[in-house]
Amino acid sequence: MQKVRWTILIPIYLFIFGINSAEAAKYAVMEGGVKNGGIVSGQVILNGTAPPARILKIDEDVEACGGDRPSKELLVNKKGGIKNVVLSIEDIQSGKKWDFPNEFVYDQKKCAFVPHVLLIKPKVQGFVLNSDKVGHNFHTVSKGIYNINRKIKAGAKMKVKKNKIRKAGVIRAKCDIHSWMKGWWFVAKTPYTVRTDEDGTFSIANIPAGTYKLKVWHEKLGESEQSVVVKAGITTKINISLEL
Ligand SMILES: [Cu+2]
Repeated sequence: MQKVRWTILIPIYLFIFGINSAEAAKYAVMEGGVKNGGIVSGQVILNGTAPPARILKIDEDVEACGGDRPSKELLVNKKGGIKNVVLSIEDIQSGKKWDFPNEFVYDQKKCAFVPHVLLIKPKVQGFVLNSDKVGHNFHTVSKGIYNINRKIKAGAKMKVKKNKIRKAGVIRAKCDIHSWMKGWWFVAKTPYTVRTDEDGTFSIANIPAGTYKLKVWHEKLGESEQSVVVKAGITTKINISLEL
C-alpha cells in the first residue's frame, strides 16, 4: 500500500512545484530601461519554390462572404520572403518595457479573420468585431490560454476583458459556421517578439547583450529555434530559411 501511495504523490508534488517555478521565471521590466541594447534583424525565406496557394471553397453565405479565395496559411513573396512568421526571444528574464498595444482589435471581414496572425501580450483587453452582414460563431482553441465559443451577431462586437488571456502561447481561432475561417493569436511571453512583414523581414530591438535562443514559429512550417549572440549597440543580421 505504502509503495502505491508514493508513486501517486511524487508526480503530484512535481506537477505543483513545476508550476511554481515557471511562475518565478516571469518576465520583468528592467529598471531604468535597457542601456546600449543590441538589435537582431533579418529575413525569413522559404527554401525551395512556394506551392500555389490552396483555394478556400466558400460554400456558405456567399453573398455576404464573397467567393472562393486563396488561403493565407503560407504567404510567400516573389523573392521567397515569408509573411506572418513570429520570432521571439523568450529566455530573457528582464529587459525593455512592453511596447505592445494596450488594446487589440480583431475583425471578421468578408468571413475572414483580420489580421490573419494577431500578436498580443498576455492579459491584454480587446475587441473581436464582426464587420459582416452575417453572424459568426467565434471559437478559440488553446491549451488553457483563452478558450471561448460565442456567437457574434452581424455588425456586433465582443469585448475580451483584461486578464482573460491568461498566459503566453498560441491560440487558434475558427468559426463554426464558416469552416474555412481560420486565424491565429500569438500571445508573446516577452516584448522581444515580432512578426515578419510581406518581405519576410523582421527586427527585434533593445536587447540586453547576451546569448539567447531565437524561437521561430509559423502556422504551417512549424516551430524551431537557434542560438543568437547579441552584442551591445550592434545589429546582428540573421537569415533563416524554412522548409515545407
Ligand atoms: Cu463565420
